[in-house]
Amino acid sequence: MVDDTKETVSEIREEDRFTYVKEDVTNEKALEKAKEDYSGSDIQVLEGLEAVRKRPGMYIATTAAAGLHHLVWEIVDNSIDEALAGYCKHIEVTIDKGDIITVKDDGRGVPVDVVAKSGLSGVETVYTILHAGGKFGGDGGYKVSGGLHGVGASVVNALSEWMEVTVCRDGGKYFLRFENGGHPVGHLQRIGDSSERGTMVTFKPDATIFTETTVYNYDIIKSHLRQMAFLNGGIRITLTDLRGEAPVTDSFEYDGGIREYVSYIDSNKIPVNAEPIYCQGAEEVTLADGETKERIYAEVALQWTDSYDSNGVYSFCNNISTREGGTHVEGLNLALNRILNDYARKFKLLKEDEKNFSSEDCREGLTCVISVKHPNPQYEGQTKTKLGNSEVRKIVSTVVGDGLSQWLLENPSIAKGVIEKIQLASKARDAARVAREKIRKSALEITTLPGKLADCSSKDPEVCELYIVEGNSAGGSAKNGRDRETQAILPLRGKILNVEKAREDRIWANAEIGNMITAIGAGIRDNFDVSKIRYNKIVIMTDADVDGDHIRILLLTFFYRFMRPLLDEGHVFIAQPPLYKIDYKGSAYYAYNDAQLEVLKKQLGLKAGYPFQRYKGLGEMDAQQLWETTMDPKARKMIRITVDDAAEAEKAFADLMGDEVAPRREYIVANAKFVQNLDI
Ligand code: 0RA
Repeated sequence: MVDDTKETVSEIREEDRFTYVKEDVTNEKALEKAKEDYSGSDIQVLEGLEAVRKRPGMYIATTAAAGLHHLVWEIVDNSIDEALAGYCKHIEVTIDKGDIITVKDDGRGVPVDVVAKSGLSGVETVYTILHAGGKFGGDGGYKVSGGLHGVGASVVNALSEWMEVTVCRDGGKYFLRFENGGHPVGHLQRIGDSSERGTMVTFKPDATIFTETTVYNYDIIKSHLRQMAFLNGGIRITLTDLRGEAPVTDSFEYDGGIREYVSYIDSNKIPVNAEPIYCQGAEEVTLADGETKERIYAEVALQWTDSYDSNGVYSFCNNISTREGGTHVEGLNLALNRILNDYARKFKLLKEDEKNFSSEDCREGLTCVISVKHPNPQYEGQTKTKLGNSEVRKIVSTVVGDGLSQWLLENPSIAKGVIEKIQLASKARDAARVAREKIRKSALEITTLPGKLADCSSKDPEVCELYIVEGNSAGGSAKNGRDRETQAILPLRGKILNVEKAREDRIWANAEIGNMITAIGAGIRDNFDVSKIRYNKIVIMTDADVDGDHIRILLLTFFYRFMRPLLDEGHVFIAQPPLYKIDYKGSAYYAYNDAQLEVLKKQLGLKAGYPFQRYKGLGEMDAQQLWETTMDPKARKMIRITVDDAAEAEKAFADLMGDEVAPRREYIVANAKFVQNLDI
C-alpha cells in the first residue's frame, strides 16, 4: 500500500456520508432528474474505476494469487459489516466453474433508493464509487470497516470482467449487471417480487488484470472464511466449490468466537487453563473534532499451555491480522506484566528477593487472540500491519487487567498452575541465558564456520545460497555439482532435534542446530537479526519420501521458532528434485510429478512399458544430474515458504510436532497440501 491512497480514502470518507432520497429508481425519469443535480457524476465514476484498472497494485497490492483472493475478502467484508451491524446471520460463498465467485448474505440488502449525492441507486453507488462501501447511510449506517481491506466493492467491480448484483428487500427483487471493469448495463431494475432479504454479488475476475492466475485455491478461501467466523462469533459462513465433479463444502459457525479460536489453535497442546480466559470491553472516545463520538471495542481470549513459545499472540483490528502488533498488543503486555506480578507477590508465590517475571516469561506457552474494532484505525510499520492508535493501548490494558484479575481471584487453583508455569519459564530463561553466553563466548574464540559446511566463495549475501541437504551422500553430490561461487552446502546427518519439544538450553547443545545457527550467522530468537544473514536464500533439499518430509518439517519448525523473519521475509525455499528420469536415445528426461511423467511419455512417443527410473532419494543422482535438475538457477523449480496465516501455521506446527501422533501421521499422508498452504 502506498501512502497517498490513504490520503484519498480519508478525504472521500469525510465527504461522502450519503443520504438517500426515496424515489423509484426503476423510473428512468426520476433517475434522470436526480442525476441532473449531480452533473458529471458518470464521468467521475468511470475515471475512478479506470484509475483502479490502470494501477491495481495501489488498491489490492498485487495482481498475483493473493490479489485475486483479496477480491473475495473485499466482498465478504461487506457482508460481515452487515452482520456486525446486527442484521445478517448467514453468508454463503460459492466458487463456480470458471472461477466465478458468488457471495450471498441475508442482511438488509444494499439500498435501492437514489443516493442524493451521486444521483444513482444505492446499488450503483456502492459498486461504482470508490470507497462508498458500507461507509454511507448517515444515521442508519454503520462505521466499522475493513481498514486495510476496505478499498470497497467498487474496486472488485473495476477488476472484474463482469459483476452481477441482486438485492432482495422491501418486497422486491432488484438486479444490475456491470461489464468490462464496472460499466453498468443500464440501471438498477426491479425484476420481480420477493419476500426475502439480502444481497447477492457474483463476479468474474478480469483475466487481463490477473495475468498470473485466475484460479482460486479452495484451502486459502476456506482458512480465511474460518478465521472470519472465529473473529465474528455467531455468523455462519458457508463455502461451496462447484468446480469439481462433486461439490465440496465447508461451513463455519463459532458461537464462542475468539475463545473457540484459541481452543482451535491449541487443540494439540496441553492446556493449563482448560477454558480460555475471556475479557471484553468498549469505550466511547471523542475524535479530534471535539464532537464526533466513536465506539472502540476490544476483546481478548487467553490460554496457557505446555508450549515453550512466547510468540503466541495473534492480534487483529477490524478483522485484519496486525502481524506487526501495535498498541493493542502493548496494552496486553502491560496488563499481563502488572496483574501476574501483583498476584504472585500478593500470594507470596514470588518471594521478596526474587525479580519480577518478564513480559516474555508471562507469554511463555500463552496463546492469545486480541480483536479490536476501531472506526478509524491508523496503521504503521514496514508492512502497514502495526496498529498505531494510542488510545487503544489503555483500553486493552484496562480490559485485560480487569478481566484477568477477576479470573485469577475466581479460579485460585488454576491460577496457581499459570503462575507456576511462568515461574518455570523465568528460571529456564535464566539457564538458557547462561548456556547461550557460554556458546557465544566459545563461538567468539573459535570464529570458524562449521567443518561440515562447504561455503561459497562470494561474500555477498545478496547472491549467496545455503543448501541444507539430507544425508552425507547427497551432500557429497551437491558439493561437487554446485556453483562454488554462490552456493554453499551444509549436509545434515540424520534427523535434527525437534525444537517444538525442547527448551532453549538443550537446543544450544545440539550440534546440527548449532551448525545451522553459525552458518546462517544472524543469531536466533529475540537476538535474530535478519540483516546479518550470510545467505539470501536458504534452500531445504531432502528426499521425496516420508523421512525427507519429516526432516523438512523439523527444519521448518526450527526456522519458524528460532528465525521467524527468515520465513516472514521469504528467504526459505524447498528444492524440488525430479521424481522420474527417462533415458531415451542417449538423453535424459526428467519429470517432477506424475502428470509431467505422462506428458513426457506422450511427447517422446514412448510405448507402454518403456522403462523409466523412479528416484528414491537424492543420493541416486550424481553431481551433474543434481545440478541440472535441482540446483541450476536457470532450470530449477523451488517453492518459497511464507507464513500467510500465523495462527494456522502455529496450529500446523503444534499438530505436527506435538505429543499427539495422529495428526503427524495425517500430515505425512497429506503432505503436499500443507506445503501448498504455506506457499502463497
Ligand atoms: C448501507 C446501508 C444499509 C445496508 C447496506 C449498506 C448493506 C451493504 C451490503 C453489502 C453487502 N451486503 C450488504 N448488506 C447491506 C442499510 C440500509 C437500510 O436501512 O435498510
